[in-house]
Parts: sequence; structure tokens; C-alpha cells
Amino acid sequence: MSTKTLVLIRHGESIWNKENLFTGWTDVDLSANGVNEAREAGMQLKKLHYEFDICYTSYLKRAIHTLNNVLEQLDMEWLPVIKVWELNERHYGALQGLNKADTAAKYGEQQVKIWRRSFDVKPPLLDKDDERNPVWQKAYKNVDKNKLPLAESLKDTIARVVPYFLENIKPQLDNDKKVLIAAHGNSLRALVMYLENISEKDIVNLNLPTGVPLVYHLDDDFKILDKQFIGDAVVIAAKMQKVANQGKKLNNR
Ligand code: DG2
Repeated sequence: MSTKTLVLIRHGESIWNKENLFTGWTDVDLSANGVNEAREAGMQLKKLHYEFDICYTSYLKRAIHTLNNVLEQLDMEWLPVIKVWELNERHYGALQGLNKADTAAKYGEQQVKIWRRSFDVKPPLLDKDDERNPVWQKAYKNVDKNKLPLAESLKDTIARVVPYFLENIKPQLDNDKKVLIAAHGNSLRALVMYLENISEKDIVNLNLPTGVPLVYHLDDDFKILDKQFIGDAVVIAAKMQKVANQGKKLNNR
């Protein structure tokens, strides 16, 4: 039996995470804090002697820059990196650019929780003519237009993340390659839901922290042998709570 290593990392805090804006496919960079989180994640992995054979990330620069910072700290910038749109964040549709707390004040915290965490409810769709429709964007010019979303539920996100994982990433793990994936809160929730067989009811409570490596060791049958977030448990719990709280309205609004 061989033990397979898969490490997932949600990108460090982005400029829009800092401003508490729905981001989705908006291509914003890391905040200064996000860069530090990514570097810290790389340092932690180095300290624990992690090595990788191949890396995957999305088309979005907050994930790409996180991966670059991690690889720099590991002194492994030569590693092959595959960028795919299938690992992009869940498309947040017409919510993109809106403040999450303001949206909770306007529509109620319960509605925002449904939009953020329900399994199969899509946020309001982008208008087809909206310039943010991915069909108008250069990055997606080679992607089948029928696959490009105007908004996605977690279920829709799973429908692209998991098949990509099974067809392209799992074979690497089957060949005992150590894999690092830098992606997003919801594209990684999609993957974690699949890997851990989490129910539609329980996935609502999973909030992934920014810039914290999540290590899985798997057996040949893809059963999880162990799973661990790398870093200080108290800090990680606080980061998860911070993500959950982003959908709450502020007291003074
Ligand atoms: C966040 C996730 O995505 O937001 O699109 O706003 O991981 O790319 O920063 P990320 C967004 P929530 O679902 O946690 O509100």
C-alpha cells in the first residue's frame, strides 16, 4: 500500500476579501496580509519537509499568486503548475462586487447564508450582456461557451471541479505523485465535500480559512488516512469564524 499526499490551500486574503465583497470570478489580487498568509503557509510546509511533484491552480490571480508565494518559500518554483478554469471560484453572479454585510442588511442574514452556503441555490444570474459575463473575457476564450456560467450554486461548482479532479488530478495521485492545489473557498469546499463524503446538510457549516494548507493522506482506495490543517489551531478556528461572520450585518447598519 502506498500513502498519497494531497494538499489544498485556499488563497491568502484577497483585496475583496478584505473589503468583504462577493468576488467569484472577479480577478482581484491578494492583499498585503494575503501575501503574508501565503508566505507563512509556504514556510510551514517547508519546516515540515513537504515536497510536491505537480501543482494545480485556477485562472484567477489570487490563487496563482498564493501558489507562487508558497513555491518560493519551498524553493520549488521549478515545479510544474497547471492552471485550469475548472478550479475557479464559484461564480457569484450578480452578487459579485456587493458587500456581504450590506447585502445581509438589505436582504437578511438568512438569505445571504442561503446564497453563500446552500448546496443548490444559485445566486442571482449576471445579465448576458454584462461585461463581466465570462464569454466576453479573454481568459476564457478557449473554453466551450456553453460551459461558462452566469452564476453557480455549490452543486454547479462540484459539477466542474470533481470531474476535472477525477480525470486529471486523481491519476497523478494514483501514480504516487504528491499534489498541491491552490484554489478558492468554494471550489475547495466542492472538493472537500467529495473527498470526505460530506452531506448536503453538513457542507453548509464548512468555512475554509484563507492561506492555510489542508493536508490529506489517502490510501490506494482513496480512503482518508488522516487530514490536518497546518498551523496554529486557535488561529485557524478564528479564521474560519471570520469567514462565517462575513455574511452577518454590522451592528451600526
Ligand atoms: C469568496 C468566497 O471566494 O466567499 O467569492 O467572495 O475564496 O475566492 O475569496 P474566494 C468570494 P464566501 O462564499 O465565503 O462568501
